[in-house]
Amino acid sequence: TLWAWWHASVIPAAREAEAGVSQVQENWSCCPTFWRPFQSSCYFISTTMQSWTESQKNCSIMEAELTVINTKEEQNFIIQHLNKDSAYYMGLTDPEGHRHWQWIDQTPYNRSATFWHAGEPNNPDERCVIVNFRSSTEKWGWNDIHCHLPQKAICKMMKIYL
Ligand SMILES: [Ca+2]
Repeated sequence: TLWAWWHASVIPAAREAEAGVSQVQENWSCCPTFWRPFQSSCYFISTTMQSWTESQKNCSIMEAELTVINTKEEQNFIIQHLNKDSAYYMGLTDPEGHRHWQWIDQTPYNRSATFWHAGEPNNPDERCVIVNFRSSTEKWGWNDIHCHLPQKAICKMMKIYL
């Protein structure tokens, strides 16, 4: 049943609050099995190689979306769970190639909370964004790439509060 699916990874929010990583007031919150909790959201690292559109479709089947990254803390949490040899789609695109970046949940694009690699974004034909690790700089960051390229992906959904 749906309940069993949700119940499997119930995380007591009170324990997170003790650790200083969450400000939620509710007593209990949960993420689906295999999803990782951070603040008020759950994240799923999809290792299926797909285009940006297919990746977003895959997230939406799970009632999620490609991840939005709002803060440095969120970026730091996410990269802990990624493989340095892979690239992962996120929910940021430039649909018209005019460098008008749009988050999939309509969050306003805030330049001061972006984590582009040095020299990126670099090409108006590259309209979808991945996060990956660059060995040349030893840094995690964002890069605009061609949307049809098959890559892994990060899905995000709101936690459920009981
Ligand atoms: Ca690029």
